[in-house]
Amino acid sequence: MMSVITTQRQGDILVITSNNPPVNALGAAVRQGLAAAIEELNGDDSLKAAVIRCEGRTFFAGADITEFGKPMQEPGLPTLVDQIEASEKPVVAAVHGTALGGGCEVALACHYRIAVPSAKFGLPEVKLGILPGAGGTQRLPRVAGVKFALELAAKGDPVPAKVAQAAGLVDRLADEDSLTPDAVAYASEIAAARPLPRASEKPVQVEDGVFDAFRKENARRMRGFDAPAEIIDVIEQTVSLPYAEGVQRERAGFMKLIMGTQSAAMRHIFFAERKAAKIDDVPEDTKLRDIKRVGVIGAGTMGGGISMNFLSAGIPVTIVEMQQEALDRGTGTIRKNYEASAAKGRLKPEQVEGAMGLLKPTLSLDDLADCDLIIEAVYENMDVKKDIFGKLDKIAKQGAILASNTSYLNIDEIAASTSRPQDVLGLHFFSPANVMKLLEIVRGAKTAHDVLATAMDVAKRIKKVAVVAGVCHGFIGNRMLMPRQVEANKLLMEGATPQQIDKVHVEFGMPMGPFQMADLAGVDIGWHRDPTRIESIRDALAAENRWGQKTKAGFYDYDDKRTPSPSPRVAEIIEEFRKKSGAQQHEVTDQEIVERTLYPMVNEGALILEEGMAQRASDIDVVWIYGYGWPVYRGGPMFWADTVGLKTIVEGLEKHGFTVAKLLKDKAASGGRFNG
Ligand code: T1G
Repeated sequence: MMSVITTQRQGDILVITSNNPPVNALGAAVRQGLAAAIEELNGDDSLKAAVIRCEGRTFFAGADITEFGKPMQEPGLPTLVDQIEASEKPVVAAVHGTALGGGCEVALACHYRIAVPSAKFGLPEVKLGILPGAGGTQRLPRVAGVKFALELAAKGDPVPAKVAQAAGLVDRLADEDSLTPDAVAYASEIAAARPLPRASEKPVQVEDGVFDAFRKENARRMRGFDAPAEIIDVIEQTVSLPYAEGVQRERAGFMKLIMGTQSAAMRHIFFAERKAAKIDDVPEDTKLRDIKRVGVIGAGTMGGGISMNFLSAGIPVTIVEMQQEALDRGTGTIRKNYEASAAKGRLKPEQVEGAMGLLKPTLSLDDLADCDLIIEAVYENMDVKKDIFGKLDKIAKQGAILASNTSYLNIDEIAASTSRPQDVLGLHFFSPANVMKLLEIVRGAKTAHDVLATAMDVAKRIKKVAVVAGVCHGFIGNRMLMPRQVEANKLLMEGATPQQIDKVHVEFGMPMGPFQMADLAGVDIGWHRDPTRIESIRDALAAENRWGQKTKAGFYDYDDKRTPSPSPRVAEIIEEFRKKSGAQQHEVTDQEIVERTLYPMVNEGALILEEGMAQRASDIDVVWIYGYGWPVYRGGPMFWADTVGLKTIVEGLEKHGFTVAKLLKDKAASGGRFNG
């Protein structure tokens, strides 16, 4: 196998090249090769400087995450970066693509950094529940200042080269198509410059209160996560120490985090998200259908949000409504959303016009005849959907993919209303569709392989995280939501309050609890709209126009800022129902709420796997992380169940009278886990 690190002399400059696809991860062979190359540089008097560069799409994208948990092969990354910095001759990092994590730390250990304008620099370790463990917490504050270092390391988002240059992380920009020659020329220019600029030796200015200010400003987004807090502590505690001492504290922090459950969970999701893109029985080289124009039927909240995903990806959309007024309202909302993003500086005005210029509103289904993918996003009623798909069958061109955005209806039944069931599938977006990253691709019994493969590719183009689901009521996510809702309502009848149940979920790490979610989505969703027919607490609320946030009253009362407060009226309604039902009242504990609302979700996940409605347990985890905000540091319901212990889950379910899924019971009995 060709060595992943090669060296080549250009005059008195040593060009060190890494060729380790797909992302030049800093695996053992790369580290060993780089160490040998630095020795070559310092062992040959005819060499005056070196350039470190990468082949392929990117500079080093970090440590090789697949090596975590395995015996580390020398040299470790911390040793390597110190060796690079200690070189007696200057080393220039030539960066393109994304210098991330260990990649950014290798660049920091180099004496100079040159990058193309499209390059990005980042320390995303925090998104894996760890911290930059190869000197990043020590060198970055010294090179680019404490504030910049906190932003990069504790939030984990990359910055473009120009921003990095302004902060002092990049010394020079190269032309996009001449990075290597520019880097070699730069190396020649600085070859004799002394003293060598070593990041770890630079003094650093510390602004009073900068750490507490950062903690306060980011408290909400860091809630529940261990790594950001540790990163801030490490930088605060070491910023005035000599490098040799500071890097020991960094190491201790790294070891503490990487041994923790949170990091295991977040690394699990990193790989699970990518695994979800693989459809086991669909060959990776399946020829894709060409999707150049998309049709969306329905310009309501979902249809508008769905359209935005494609418009933002530069894909033209024909959007259809039945009435002009609804069509105008829908396209107006799309424009309003884009303009709101522009007002926040997230979009340029010309991008708004660009996106809107790709939108073609119409009142006629016939205008969908030239679309390659048509997504129906109308009222959640099977007859309505069958009627539309029957019409589409006559209008759509041969080979067009016909998708329904239904959130739980039977895709096979919808497909049967066409003569082309092989071209039909579900594309279930999550509201707000232009924001939520999850897309459930619901495969019908007859959905063709190339339709599935094309849908997965479209998901990537519109930056969605896609998971393939089978045809069952609620697919994966909503199907697991149901037992949670049922139990939450039962707990209300037995003595719990909405705020107690929601509090348990929020403390668990969910963005909101079941009743806060009902108020946000609308208590009236799925209501039969007959105020005289009151068979449940939700019926009683809906009948009194307590439809949630939109009517400033639902399970909670809301002020003008939509701040929720417990509602005496709701307490009365619950009390009336408790009396009517004769339900046995008792002191409901927080632990009982966890066992009765979260364990049944795991049980339903096991049934979903048993029935083949999900390809793998990690897919279910991905659904809940990206569709419902399950805390990523708990790895998703199935990963979390593994950490609780499946035996404990089974005992809890049996204690509360649930029938335990066979797969769950067998795994618990054999000491197995859902995720390997
Ligand atoms: N290690 C191993 N494999 C990796 C990898 C990594 N760091 N990054 C990506 N891959 C694999 C990925 O699993 C996929 O594999 C393929 O590469 C393409 O990735 C000491 C300890 C670089 C922005 O967190 O953010 O350094 O599915 O589909 O969309 O301080 O990958 O094809 O088999 O994501 O173009 C820090 C993680 C590590 C960066 C490219 N670094 N990677 O995105 O492709 S910890 C990261 C990414 C660290 C040091 C610490 C993205 C990308 P497969 P992809 P992409």
